[in-house]
Amino acid sequence: MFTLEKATQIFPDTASADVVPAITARFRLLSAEDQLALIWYAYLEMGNTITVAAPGAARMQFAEPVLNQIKAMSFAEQSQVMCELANRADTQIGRTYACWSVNIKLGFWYQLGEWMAAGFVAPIPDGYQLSPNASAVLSSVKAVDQGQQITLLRNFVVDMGYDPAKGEGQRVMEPIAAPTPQEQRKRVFIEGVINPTVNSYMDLLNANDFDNLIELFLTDGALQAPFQKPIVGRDAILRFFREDCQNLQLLPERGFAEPTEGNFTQIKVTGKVQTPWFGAGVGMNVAWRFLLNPDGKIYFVAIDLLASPADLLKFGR
Ligand code: EQ3
Repeated sequence: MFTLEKATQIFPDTASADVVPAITARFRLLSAEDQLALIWYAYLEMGNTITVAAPGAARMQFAEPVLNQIKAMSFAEQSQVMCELANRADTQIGRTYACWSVNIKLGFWYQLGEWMAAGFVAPIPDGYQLSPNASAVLSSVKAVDQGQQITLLRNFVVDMGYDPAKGEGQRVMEPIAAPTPQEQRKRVFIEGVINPTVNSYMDLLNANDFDNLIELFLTDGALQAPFQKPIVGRDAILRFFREDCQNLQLLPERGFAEPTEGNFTQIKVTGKVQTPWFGAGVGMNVAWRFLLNPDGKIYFVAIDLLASPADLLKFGR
């Protein structure tokens, strides 16, 4: 029978974008100043080709008090707060930040970036020289595709702040939007796969219908997001959907299904995912690897960020 460990290994030939964790690890070794300057340069560079969407007001209400506190500070104090966040120093702001969901953290930096450009927040000093290591990391960021670049930016920002509970503490998340009304929902078509569970998974996630989506999973089912450990059990997966998966656009293209041990079915689907931050501007190339039990319930699904567009067409086991 399948164990979770074994399930994670289905379709072992799927090539994930290992450059992402590799670059993230190199980034973490840089000084706080270098980290902030590098993100600023990468952000400016990407701004030439893609635009970040302004976060909605509902999302920003949680970050607003801290943002206003920072706006009222001197430039020296503002720089110190930003460096402390990058250094993961134990400060009040660092602790507040660590409790925010990913989207609130991104919204916070988005606002600071706007204020930096407008002159309300301390800029990266004119002529700041990146260290040789930071320059090398920046070159690596520039060399990967856009879907991987935005994943890197997200990684850089998510780990900042000070989290005494190491992710287990009270989370502050944005309000949950109502699911898309039935008549406005679109249905995906996946070439090569006709499977009600997989199709419903895509359609329900696209509709932000998390309460029905979670019903597709077994009680001890698991979901593995790119470069993360599996999230196990319905409660934890539902929490993740609500916190981190609102307004995603899943665009599966094609897939392959086959029976496997114990009358389970394994299905691999490839396609694109868009985030509300970049809309249709950036599509990330991903694979979904599903393992369904004989009743068609999800025992395991992994989402991998693919190494290259060519991997969208690879279905060998
Ligand atoms: C201000 C500035 C520029 C300078 C300062 O010095 C330092 C910083 C940090 C600055 C600001 C930086 C900013 C504003 C960065 C913003 C980055 C953003 C908005 C990044 C967004 C990235 C979003 C990503 C990568 C989303 C990926 C989602 C995926 C792959 C979803 C996959 C999923 C699927 C498909 C499922 O089926 C299940 C759920 C799951 C989520 C796993």
